[in-house]
Amino acid sequence: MNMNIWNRHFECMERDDLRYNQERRLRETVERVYFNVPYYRHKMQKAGLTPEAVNTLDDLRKLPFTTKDDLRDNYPFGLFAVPMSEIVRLHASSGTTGKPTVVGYTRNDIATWSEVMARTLTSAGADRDDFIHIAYGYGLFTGGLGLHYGGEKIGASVIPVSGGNTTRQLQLMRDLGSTILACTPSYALFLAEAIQENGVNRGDLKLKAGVLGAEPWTENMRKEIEGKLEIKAIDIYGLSEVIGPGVASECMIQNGLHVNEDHFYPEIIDPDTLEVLPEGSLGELVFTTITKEGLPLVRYRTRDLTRLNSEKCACGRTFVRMDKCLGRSDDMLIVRGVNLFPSQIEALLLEMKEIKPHYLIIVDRMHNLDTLELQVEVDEEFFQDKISQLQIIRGRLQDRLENAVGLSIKVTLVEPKTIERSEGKSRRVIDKRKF
Ligand code: DLL
Repeated sequence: MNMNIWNRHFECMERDDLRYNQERRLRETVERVYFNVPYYRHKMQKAGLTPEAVNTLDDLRKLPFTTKDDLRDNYPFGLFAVPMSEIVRLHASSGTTGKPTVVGYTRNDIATWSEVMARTLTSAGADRDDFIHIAYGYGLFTGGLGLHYGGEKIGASVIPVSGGNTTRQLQLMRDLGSTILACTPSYALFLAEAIQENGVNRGDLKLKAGVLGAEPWTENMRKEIEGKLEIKAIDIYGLSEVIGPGVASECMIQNGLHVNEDHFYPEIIDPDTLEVLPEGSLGELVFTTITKEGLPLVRYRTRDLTRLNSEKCACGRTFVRMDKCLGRSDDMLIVRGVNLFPSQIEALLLEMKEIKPHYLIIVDRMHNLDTLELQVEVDEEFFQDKISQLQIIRGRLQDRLENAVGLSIKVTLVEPKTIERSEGKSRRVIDKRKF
């Protein structure tokens, strides 16, 4: 087993020394945002704080949180801490309101990103002799280019296939001798089935590991992928706002994801009380970026639920490990890698008078691909209409949804008052996916 470590100096640093470095970087970051981002300055002033108030990691608790809404309210560049002339790259992720979240990188940020991705790939056993098959999407999504720069940094041969066209993926994988597969876990499983269906001989493939992430997946899903593809499936985690992939990744021990905490300092909070929780508690993951220049974020609430563990890992790394993400503290669904909020669907339903916003979203998985069904009640008045009339309503709604969401959705119109009502929070989503 290749157990190399890309940056032993930082990844295996004594935790006291690490803390010293983190605190120095935190002070620099707080100063940077205070003097360069009016949003942070106002927020700190409102809380009666100046940069001098933050010296240690514990002082971080005095600072207010940052959320996706804050990014949206300052769309597109309001939270950037450098002039646009310093920004060399922009990425974006989709959101609820149609306004994407835009993130920007300086040249140094791209170097940091490449560094953490080099660590990620090395921890999955990759080195310069590997062929990295990147089937994450290239474009505004951070997956493709994130893996790409990391792969080049370790000196591997990078194959920028991007997503889709499964037959071609298989051909390239076989002919070019891909050894590392980079894609979402659901696509990895889809590819595994395609290999069988296309009669590709596993012996003709050189795959040995997968660096899989961008969506939640369970241990059962891992077993399935490892069994079918005959690879080691490594979980990699990240989010655009913090940097993209490269925030945390598993090592070959596969017992938690090492957080690159010399760049991204994690906390776990109770999402309701916002109190910082003791190590080992399950809660919402919050990050403060401590080296980023373009878009530094202070106490950014990820909404992802996990636990932290700072015991030294058998691989030698000292970085704190986070558990595989359990889910999100808000209700965002990730369907075929696309982020989807029930409120997006609800907003559209409210625009059509023939239907009522009583609905249920059913997510399932067939042949390893996510499926989406929307059951929605027809307005009493229209329910008496001819079947053909109902078909027209259904078709119109389906088109609108698919255009807005970018996913195919099966729409089922149901009789008025058939969808269960609830007194408290309504249940909008049934997720039947068994990973
Ligand atoms: O998904 C970055 C990424 C690309 C990570 C490729 C890994 C591989 P966003 O599109 O901004 O960025 O989505 C971020 O996806 O807050 C999590 O909810 C979810 N997510 C990402 N990785 C994992 C993972 C990229 N390994 C959001 N397990 C995050 C569970 C994940 N959820």
